[in-house]
Amino acid sequence: MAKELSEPKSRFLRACRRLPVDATPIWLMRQAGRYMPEYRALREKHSMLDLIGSPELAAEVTLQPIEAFDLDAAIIFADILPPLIGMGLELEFVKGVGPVIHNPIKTTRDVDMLAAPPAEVHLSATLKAIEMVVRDLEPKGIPLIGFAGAPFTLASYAVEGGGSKDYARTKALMYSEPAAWKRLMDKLVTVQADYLVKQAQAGAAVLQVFDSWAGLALGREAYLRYAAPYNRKLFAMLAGTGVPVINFSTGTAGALKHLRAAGGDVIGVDWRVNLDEGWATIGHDVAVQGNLDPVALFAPPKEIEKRVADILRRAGGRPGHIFNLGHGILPETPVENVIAMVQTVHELSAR
Ligand code: 1CP
Repeated sequence: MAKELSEPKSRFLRACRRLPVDATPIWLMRQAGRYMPEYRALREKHSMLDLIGSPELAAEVTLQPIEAFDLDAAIIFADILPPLIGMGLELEFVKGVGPVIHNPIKTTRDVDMLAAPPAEVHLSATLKAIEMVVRDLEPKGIPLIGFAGAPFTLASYAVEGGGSKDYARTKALMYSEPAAWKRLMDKLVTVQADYLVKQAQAGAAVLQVFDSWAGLALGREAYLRYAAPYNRKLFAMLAGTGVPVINFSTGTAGALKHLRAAGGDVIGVDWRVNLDEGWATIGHDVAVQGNLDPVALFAPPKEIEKRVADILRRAGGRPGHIFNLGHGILPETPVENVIAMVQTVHELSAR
């Protein structure tokens, strides 16, 4: 019994703990989404926030890629931004634009007005969806990933009012009002830690923290000063859950050692890094996840196979590699290429 607890059967959970596997596990960031016809059909009838706000629909979307592909993990269908709603920000997903926040943070007073409610108040639909999906996946032996945004990436949406190219407002606040920046980031740590812990309690077997924009927005020194300390706090608060945590970011090739120092059992490596070099820098005593360029999925199957083989070669058969894309799958990706990639990963890595 004790052995079973410490040695999971699932390839994905084993890889998170750097245990030997029969084949390299694979899942895809944004695996439920617009490239799937089943997803587009549901989205025609329901808004993004309606899908997330309905446990039944969110569970259905989560399972779509599991039914369509031979994936080794599911990720709960949600988004990093809804926790901002409970904090007092008006979030809308606008067709053709993306996420918009109608009342972005402009002043230090706005920072202090933000609420920090516990997850069950505004995010209970996602917690319920996790319970439903876990019931469905348990007999299949497929673990479910819960997730949330990292404080910097969430702050960037809260301050810019949506996506950004230069993060000018966010960085202006950070540089000119360091005390308010600290209060904002501490509040985000509180909200995200609570949400992630409750996802684990609801049955998520692994947690992924998305710091999608920190590396693109910040140089290394700014990252170390304004983002990393809060990630460190967040990861420390997740340690008690006992579930593995994946620390994902992009544009952080120059800060891999610092990412590792901030925490996480698995470090996500984006597609800009050579996996072997990245892993050597991070340290082979930590698992890694990645890192096929999502655009490679637009190439012919032969080319995809070559690139998959190259990544597996760079991973060197070492325990602790989870195959994934180096960032989210793109909406126009051909489904047949996803099928081919998943099959190739399992076949070429079978031991
Ligand atoms: O119209 C649609 O259907 C909206 C497309 C979409 C989807 C499918 C959005 C809007 N969010 C999602 C789901 C989502 N978002 C998941 C689902 C689980 C999965 O299958 O992986 C996850 C994990 C996210 C996380 C997320 N949302 C991130 C971090 C991941 C990353 O790619 O770096 C970010 C930055 C967001 C914000 C967001 N939500 C949606 C969009 C288009 C964006 C990005 C906007 C921007 O570029 O700023």
